[in-house]
Amino acid sequence: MRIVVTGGLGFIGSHLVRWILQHQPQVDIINVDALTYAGNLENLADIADNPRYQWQRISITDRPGLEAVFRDQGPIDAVMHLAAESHVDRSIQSGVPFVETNVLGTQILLEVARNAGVSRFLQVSTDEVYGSLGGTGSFVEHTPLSPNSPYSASKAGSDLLARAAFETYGQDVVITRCSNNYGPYQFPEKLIPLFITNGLDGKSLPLYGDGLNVRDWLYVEDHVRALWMVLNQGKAGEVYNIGGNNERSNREVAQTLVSLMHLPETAIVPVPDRLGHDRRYAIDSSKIQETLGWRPETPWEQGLALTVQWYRSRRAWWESIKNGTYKDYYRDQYGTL
Ligand code: NAD
Ligand code: TDX
Repeated sequence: MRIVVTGGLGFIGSHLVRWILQHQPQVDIINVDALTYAGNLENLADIADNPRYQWQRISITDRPGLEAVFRDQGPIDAVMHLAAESHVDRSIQSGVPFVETNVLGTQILLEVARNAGVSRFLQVSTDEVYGSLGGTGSFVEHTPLSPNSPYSASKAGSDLLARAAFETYGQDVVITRCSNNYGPYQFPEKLIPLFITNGLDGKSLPLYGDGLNVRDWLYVEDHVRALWMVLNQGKAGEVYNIGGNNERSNREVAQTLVSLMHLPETAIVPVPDRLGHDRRYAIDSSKIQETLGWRPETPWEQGLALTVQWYRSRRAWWESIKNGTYKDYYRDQYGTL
């Protein structure tokens, strides 16, 4: 079986590629990744020479580039589509790259995959497309889409294009919507790795607003297992929610992290709130649990301790990102970025 994974040099994509190579010996992977600021060859340095793996530096907005991959490396059995602009705060600065990659790029990828006769297309999406919850309730698969940030609006757009491909052409598409992931190799602009790396550097932990916004946290490997299950057993045209059943306020996350890192509580510093900050996300994942038998397996305390330990031991990885030298090896090798 040959699959195209998009965004394999990012956080979740790199875990997915590594997990498939380890657990699915019959699968070869072509990783289509443009190596934006969020991609990092270091994330897959340990498997880069695996004969079952190759990386193609192509943007999903580059139709001829994609067509060449599907023609020259084919036949491709499935696409697992993770490539995206993924950070809400960046989308508040400018939504344009989000529309280009998440909306336009997804549409081009859907078309190229369909024309190449790919049997299944997995659209990896997010709980943020459902909008924000009050104090109670949780998102189910038929909760109306109500995205609030340019990021989540662009992801909702890509979900609707995937749905339209199924409805119009009968293209075999499945959509997953997952809650907040955490774990090793997460880019240190996101809450948990930002707070850990700031804490390890003796810097403050900037908590937005009153710190009472709630997210439902899932360890990244649990997400990856769910993606594989949905790719192989999910029903065409359907949506599967994935979540950790693990709601925490940002203040609680910050307090747990300062305690794990033996820092004073004064390290947590309130800062002005994010514009349009969604108050609460919570995912009801009964459908994937009941129909496919998936469960989150990594307890929060264990996953978070593992994550702090990973960032402690991989200082060179995140320091080179924070000081901007992380792409130097690539520049040296290829002369361009
Ligand atoms: P990330 O930002 O860490 O990685 C994104 C990857 O996509 C990078 O390697 C980047 O180089 C690549 N990329 C960006 N634009 C591209 C383009 N035009 N063409 C080809 N490659 C491109 O993202 P992540 O956190 O790993 O998220 C992966 C996917 O999962 C995204 O679709 C995101 O919306 C979704 N998701 C993320 C979370 C989360 O908590 N991180 C939760 C639910 C869903
Ligand atoms: O410095 C910070 N301080 C802070 O209080 C940062 C970066 C974040 N926050 C808050 C904002 C959110 O309430 O922490 C929470 C988590 O923030 P992010 O890590 O930016 O994640 P979020 O906005 O919830 O979106 C994430 O989950 C869903 C991913 O970035 C998305 O790609 C995914 O779709």
